[in-house]
Amino acid sequence: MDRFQWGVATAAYQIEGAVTEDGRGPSTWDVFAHTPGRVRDGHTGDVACDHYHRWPEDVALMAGLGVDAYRFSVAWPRVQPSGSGAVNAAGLDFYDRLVDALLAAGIAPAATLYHWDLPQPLEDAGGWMNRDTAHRFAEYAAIVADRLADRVDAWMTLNEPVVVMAYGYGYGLYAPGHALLLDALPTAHHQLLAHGLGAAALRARGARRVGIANHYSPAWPASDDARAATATFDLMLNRLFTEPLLTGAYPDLTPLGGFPDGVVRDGDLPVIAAPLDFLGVNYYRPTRIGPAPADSPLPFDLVDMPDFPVTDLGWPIVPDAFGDLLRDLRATYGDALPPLVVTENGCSFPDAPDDGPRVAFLEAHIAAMRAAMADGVDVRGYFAWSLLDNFEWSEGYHPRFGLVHVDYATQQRTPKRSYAWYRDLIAAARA
Ligand code: IFM
Repeated sequence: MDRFQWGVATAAYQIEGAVTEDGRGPSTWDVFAHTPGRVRDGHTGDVACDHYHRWPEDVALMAGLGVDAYRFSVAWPRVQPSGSGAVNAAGLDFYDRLVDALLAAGIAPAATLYHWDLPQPLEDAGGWMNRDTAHRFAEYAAIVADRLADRVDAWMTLNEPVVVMAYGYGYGLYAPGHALLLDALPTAHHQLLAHGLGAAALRARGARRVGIANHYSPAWPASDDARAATATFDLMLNRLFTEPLLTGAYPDLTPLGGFPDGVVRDGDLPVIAAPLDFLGVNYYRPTRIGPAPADSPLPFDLVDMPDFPVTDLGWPIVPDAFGDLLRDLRATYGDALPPLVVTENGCSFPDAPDDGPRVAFLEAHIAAMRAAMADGVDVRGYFAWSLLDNFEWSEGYHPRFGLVHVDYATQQRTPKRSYAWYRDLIAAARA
């Protein structure tokens, strides 16, 4: 890659729909969303943005934006419906066509292999609590790479494994909906192992650039007596999924209870720490932390941040925290830090084509990124989340993160003001 890439990002379950079409199997999110009470207003990804049928129109929208790259995810249950064994040719064909159309439009494909839609049969066998899922992931990575590695520009093995651990297995807010609290910790190691084994499978098949998309949130103490709790939150959210990748060792996980015996085996860490071509950074907001209340099962408390403007989801808007995060990664990991790619950044605001607040959000965050780059942080790309309004997990279709408005009744796409603004920014950056 010889120039900075401007892009947009999406994920399969959030946009594709067609969940029972052409041989796709059920994922944990299908089951979760169809369980009453799990997703706001009973929304599901059954239809989503109907991207599975409307992808040519969506590629045309990206071409109109002038993006260099498109980050999408491959749905594991579309490619390998039961999570192991038989391959669904029709599923692979879909991504093959998409990749070719992107290349024809001059857009570099950036594929994420796992953005939370685990095949349900793997969850039935223990999901990410089961070490075997890491090996199944490597098998799936090899299948996708055999078909697409000749044309995909960049690969991300996993998206935000911390969210899968914390929301999926810890709090039960996301699929598969387990509330194991700190007992969910083995899912961290099994996902990191999946990353390492998957990355090796990709490289063995000629993948050009391999990385991972991690979620980061700078942790701020709410008070002096919250420093230990803040360090524990930072350990869970930011360090747990970065240090093994970049240093080949876990930080001291005692405040989180540590891994049960036998979870981390000899030889795992070198697999996890194989060099990355880039580290993906997903940034949305900082988090303020208070000491854990007396009866809390968790060693920290999340505290409101009323002193900042907020997005539609109540997330504080703090662009400086984004710049500081990029600088802190560089300061903390030094030469062990590979080039960074901002694999997600964006915001939800109410349904309006004239989305001035989104323009202001993106403008301020891109300025913060550029300031960090001017300070020497090596950032190679920026992907706005998201191209389209889409299924925002347990919030259903209520939050709208898109540069393009989607009318879910008609599937009509309408570019918002932020779309034109981003198009102009990209054009200006190239001039
Ligand atoms: O929509 C999600 C995405 O799937 C993962 N990162 C955060 C986004 C906004 O919540």
